[in-house]
Amino acid sequence: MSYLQNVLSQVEAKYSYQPEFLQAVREVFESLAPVINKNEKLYEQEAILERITEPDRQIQFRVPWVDDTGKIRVNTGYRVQFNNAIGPYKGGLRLHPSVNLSVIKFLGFEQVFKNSLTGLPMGGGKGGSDFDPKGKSDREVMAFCQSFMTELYKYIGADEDVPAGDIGTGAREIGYLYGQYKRITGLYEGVLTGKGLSYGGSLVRTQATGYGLLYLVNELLKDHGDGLDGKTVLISGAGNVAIYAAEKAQQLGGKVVTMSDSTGWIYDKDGIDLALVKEIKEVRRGRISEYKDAKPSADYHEGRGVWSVPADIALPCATQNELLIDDAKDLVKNGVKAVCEGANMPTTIEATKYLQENGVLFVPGKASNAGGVATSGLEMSQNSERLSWSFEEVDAKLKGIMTGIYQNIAAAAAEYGMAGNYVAGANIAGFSKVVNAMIAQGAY
Ligand code: NDP
Ligand code: 2IT
Repeated sequence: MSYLQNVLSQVEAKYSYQPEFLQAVREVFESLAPVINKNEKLYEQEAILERITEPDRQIQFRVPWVDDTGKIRVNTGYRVQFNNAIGPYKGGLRLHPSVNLSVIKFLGFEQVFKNSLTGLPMGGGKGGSDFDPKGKSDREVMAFCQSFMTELYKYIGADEDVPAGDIGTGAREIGYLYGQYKRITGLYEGVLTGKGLSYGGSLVRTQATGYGLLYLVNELLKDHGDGLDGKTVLISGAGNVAIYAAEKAQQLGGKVVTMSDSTGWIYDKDGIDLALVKEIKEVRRGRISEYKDAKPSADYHEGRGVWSVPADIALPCATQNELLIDDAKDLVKNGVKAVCEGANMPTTIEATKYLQENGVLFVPGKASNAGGVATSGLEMSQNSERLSWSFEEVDAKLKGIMTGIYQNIAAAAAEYGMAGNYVAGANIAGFSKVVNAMIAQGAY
C-alpha cells in the first residue's frame, strides 16, 4: 500500500464518525498522489500527511447564556487551530444548529490550503457553535456572543489566531465578539476580521467573497476565450456570499435568475432584483419567499431545486453538500459551462467528478471563495499599520489575488499533467507551500 493510501486508511479508521472531515481529506488526498509519489520517502519520513490531517489543537467549551425569558441556555463552542506553518491561525466562526466537531474540522482543514493559495501569511483554523441566531433577539445574540468570547479570548490574538465571519456570523456578531474581547483583555488589536468600518474593519470585506468569486470566474472564462456578458447565472443561498456574488455577476453583465435559502428558492426570469433581496435578508432578516410577495411575476418553490434551471454558470453559495450527483446531471443536460464554488465543499465528490468528466469547468471553493479570507488578511495588514486603505485600493488587491490564484492553480494542474483539473491544481498548489514550511521548521 502506498504511503498516501496507508495514511488515508488510518485517518478513515480513526475518524470514521466525522463524515464531513473525511470527505474533505479524501478530496485533497485524491489529488496529491502525483506530488507524494514523486518524493514518497521524504514525506513519509517527515510524517507530513499524518501531521497535516491532525489539528494542532481543538478547543471545545460550554457556552451558557441567558435568554429573554430569564432562562439559562447552553450551547457548545469550538475552535480548531489546524495548522500555523505559514502564519497565525485564520478562519471564520460558524453559528448554525448543524455545527459539530466534524464540520469544524472539515472547514479548518480546507482553510489551511485556501489560506496558502491567497499568497498571504495565514495559517488555517475554524470555529463556531451549534447556536442558531435565527429567531433570537439582538439581546440574546449579544448574550451568546459575550459568553462565547469569555472562553474563546484565552486562545486567540492578533498574532496567534484571528477569527472572522461565516454562516450565521456577520457584522452584528463580530461587533459583539470584538467588544467583549476588548473588555476582557484591554487590547485594541486586529483579533477579528469583518469588523465594522468605524472600528478597524476593511472596506470591501463585506463584498469580498462574492466579488472575489466573480473575479475568478471572469479570469477562468477569459482563459477559455469567453466572458460573463450575457450569461445566465444560477446562485444558491441568499447570505453574504450569495448576495455579493450576484451583485458582481450583474455588474459584469451576467443575468442571475435564482437564489435560495434553507426553506426554498426563487426563479426570476427577468433577473433577480438584488435591492429587494438585500432588503429582505440584510435589513428584515426575512425569508426568500418574501421575494414573491413583492414581485409576483417570479416563481417561489419550497425545498431545493436551483440546479434544475437551465443556465451557463452555476455558483453554489449556501452550504456543504448542496450540489448532488442528480443536480450535476441536470446541469450537464442543460449545457452548463462552469461551476465555481462560493460555499465550502458544496459539491459532493461524486458530483464534482461527473461535472469534470463532462467537460464542465469546475473550480473548488478553496480557490474560488478565497477572496473573503484574502481580504481578511488585508484587514489584518491595515490594523497592524494602523491605516485604512480606500475601496479602490482593496478591491484592486482582491482582484490581483484572485487572478493570481487562478493562474497558480491552472499552472499547478498543468505541471502535473492534469491541465484543466482545478481541483488537483488547488490542492497541489495549496499543499506545496504549507509542506515546505513544515519541513523547514522541523518536527512539531
Ligand atoms: P450566511 O449565513 O450569510 O448565508 C448562508 C446562506 O446559506 C443562507 O441563505 C442560508 O439560508 C443558506 N444555508 C445555510 N445553511 C443551509 C443549509 N443547511 N441548507 C440550506 N441552506 C442553507 O453565510 P455566508 O454567505 O457567509 O456563507 C455561505 C457559504 O460560504 C458557507 O459555506 C461558508 O462557509 C462559505 N464562505 C463564507 C465566507 C465569508 O466570508 N462569509 C468566505 C468563504 C466561504 P438560511 O438563512 O435559511 O439558513
Ligand atoms: O471560509 C472562509 O474562508 C471564511 N468564512 C472567511 C474566513 C476569514 O477569516 O475571513
